[in-house]
Amino acid sequence: MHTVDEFINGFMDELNFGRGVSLARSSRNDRYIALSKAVRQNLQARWMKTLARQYEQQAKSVAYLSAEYLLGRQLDNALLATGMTEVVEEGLGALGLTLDDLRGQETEPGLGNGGLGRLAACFVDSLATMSVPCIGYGIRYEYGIFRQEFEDGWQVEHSDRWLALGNPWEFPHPEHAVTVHFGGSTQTYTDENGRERTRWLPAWDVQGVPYNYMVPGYRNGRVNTLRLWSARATRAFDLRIFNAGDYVEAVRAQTFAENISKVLYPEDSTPQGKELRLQQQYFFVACSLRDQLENVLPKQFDLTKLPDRVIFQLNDTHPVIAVPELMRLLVDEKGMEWDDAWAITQKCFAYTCHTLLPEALEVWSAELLGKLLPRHLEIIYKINEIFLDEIRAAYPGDEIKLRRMSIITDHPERSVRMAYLATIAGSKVNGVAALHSQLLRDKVFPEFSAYWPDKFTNVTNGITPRRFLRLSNPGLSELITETLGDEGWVTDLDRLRELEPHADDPAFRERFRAVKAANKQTLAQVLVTRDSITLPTDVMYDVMVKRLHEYKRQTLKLLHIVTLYEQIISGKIAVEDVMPRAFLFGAKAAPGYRIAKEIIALINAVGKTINNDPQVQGRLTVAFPANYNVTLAERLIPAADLSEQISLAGKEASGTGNMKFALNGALTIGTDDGANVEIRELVGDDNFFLFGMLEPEVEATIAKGYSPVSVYESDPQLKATIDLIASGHFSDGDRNRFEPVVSNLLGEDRFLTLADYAAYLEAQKRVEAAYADPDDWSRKAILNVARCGFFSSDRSMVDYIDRIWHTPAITQ
Ligand code: F58
Repeated sequence: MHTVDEFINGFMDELNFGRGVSLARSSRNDRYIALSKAVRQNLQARWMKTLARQYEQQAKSVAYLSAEYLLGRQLDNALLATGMTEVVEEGLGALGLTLDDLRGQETEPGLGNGGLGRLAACFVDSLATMSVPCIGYGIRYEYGIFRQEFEDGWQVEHSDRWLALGNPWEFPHPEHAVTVHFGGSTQTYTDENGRERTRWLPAWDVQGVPYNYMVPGYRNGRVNTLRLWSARATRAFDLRIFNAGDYVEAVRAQTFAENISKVLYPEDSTPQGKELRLQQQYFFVACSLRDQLENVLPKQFDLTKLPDRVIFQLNDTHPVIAVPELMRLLVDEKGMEWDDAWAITQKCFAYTCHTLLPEALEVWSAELLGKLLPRHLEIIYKINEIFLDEIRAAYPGDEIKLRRMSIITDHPERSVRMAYLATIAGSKVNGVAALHSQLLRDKVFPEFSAYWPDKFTNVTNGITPRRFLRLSNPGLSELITETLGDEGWVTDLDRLRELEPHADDPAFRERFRAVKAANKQTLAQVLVTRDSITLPTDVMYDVMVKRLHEYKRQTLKLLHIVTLYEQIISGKIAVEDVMPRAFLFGAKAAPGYRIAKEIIALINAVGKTINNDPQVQGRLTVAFPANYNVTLAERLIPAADLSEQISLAGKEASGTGNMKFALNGALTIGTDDGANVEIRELVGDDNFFLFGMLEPEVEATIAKGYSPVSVYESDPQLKATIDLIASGHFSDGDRNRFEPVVSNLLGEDRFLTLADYAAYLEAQKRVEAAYADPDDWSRKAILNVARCGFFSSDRSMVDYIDRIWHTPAITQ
């Protein structure tokens, strides 16, 4: 399907025979689906060929186990991968249609909460582009991350019916459904060889139906697979009960089973929702392991060779129940000896940790685990017992060490520390940025890293340059291609270094600025239609987009905005002296995270007041479009001048938004945290606005006994700013409205917002001074682009392959 005519024929076939409509009678959805199916046809032959090559070459593959994939829209990515965009534009044009219109019909699959899920999507993109065999395993949530709306500034969550109008990108295979068991008890017995064995007698089961998605490599003829599991009842419904008229009871089992893949767990702070979430985790992991052993590997495969053929990468602790599941399969079902099975298991897993917050380290109550997965709990106990014997031998008499390293803890209740299980089972454990990996070794797993120094490693996160530069920023991409002479940078991002000399070229800077200006226009248009938000386009765009979390400190950004406003209305500065800026926010709060929702409401209230106050004369604008997602990120990031990465040092594991902004020519104002550290090292101190306490200072400040109220009392501007919020100025005089946020800041301030406030204001002054010189600002921005090639997820994949996976690319 390389010519315009071929495309038109393919499209019309899909419309007429796939959808059963004529062009004249078709809906936009019909046309979108026909288009997607015409495009996907071009990928299918490559997909089959990739699978065949992989099989022939008996290649080792990565089985990426992740509860989340935040994919973003598929159509544009498929067009880019196949190089079909122009043919399609022309073909649609000949039919009186536009690609722009049809791409707007796609609802993005929001099967993730934030960074962790988006990272998984970037990684599978890179592996496909690098011809490395990978199968991504996850859950096909019927409802993805909630759709956020604001009512009176307050976040309201709506279910995300992303599948409602049909999904042309998935291939369901109900005939390959696998059965997953739950509950019941275990039983020991003696087998025919006189060996003591255990069998699991489960109480109930569900089926997992695989839905395959194509993961196209960029113009390399490869397509990898993403296999998402959907839960279905083993028996549809009870006809006898149905006929007797009890319709609810008749479908109870069905409803119960299908709930397992019903909805993405939207909690991004502490694990809750408990039982269903554990069901989800075991469900997808059990399906995936069975799929590998029974469908992907050849029949009669010698399982002692399993580590030569697959590495299961655990994307955080969510899939860690795969460890006892593999042991169960090898020992109970395949009859292997424990030690042999354990040796295989230890080589087949590796674990990535994505957090430093102790409350985010997953722990399962032994009672719940034992009820849902009794055999797995026994296996975990046995793994722990053998491991603790080893530790006892290594550190005789050190009871404290044993307690510290045990997978099982008894406080506050008997429970299983999944991160410890992953660490013990995994061949490698990695953090997601240099600082994070160091802190993991020193603070989270100190005993383990002393015992196994070589097990711990770092792989700094990355982002795919296909989606986050080539697709999302066509203007800058064109400028880069023209300047470098070819498009090779799209798969070799280090080549952006070649831009460096152009940073000093006034004509190049001018063009670079023109791209940014055009991107602002585009964003402004998107926000008018999407949200009825009007933005000035000739001002600095200062952007903070990420999940709402106290440690990320959206309140610090807010205090800066309120400070500027307070200085205007109190007459401390003349409004003409205020640098015009638009502040853009995007953030979802976990539905049960009360204070985060209060902060969202406060941002909206401040925005409403400032945007409508004539004293401001339009110099400051606050915009908070609802429902920040990948699609919106693709518009916001290319338009940004300033990237806000202001978490408390030592709390943000890496961040990946920070990389996307820098790669798109925004300058960062940021703390010494996560991957900011590496961004600053690469782009240079002069091209990064660093502020705030360093991680050791944070520790020291807390150890000394931090008192936010004394900071407030000793800083008159901070006091005036907070008092303005407390006065009810942003809440029609209602002083109680934002009292929770104010008292949280003054009374607790767990993430030291007030302690970093003065330094942040000072850094913002440096930003203003730099922005006042457009030529120099452009130079800095260009250097950011030129020096961020390191943050390609292709490089992250090279590091995973070298340090952890050892999975070469396939050939031919
Ligand atoms: C994020 N974690 C980190 N977790 O916060 C961020 O620094 C890092 O860049 C990113 O991972 C990728 O490594 C994150 O997004 C979640 O969303 C979990 C979802 C499930 C519940 C617990 C949080």
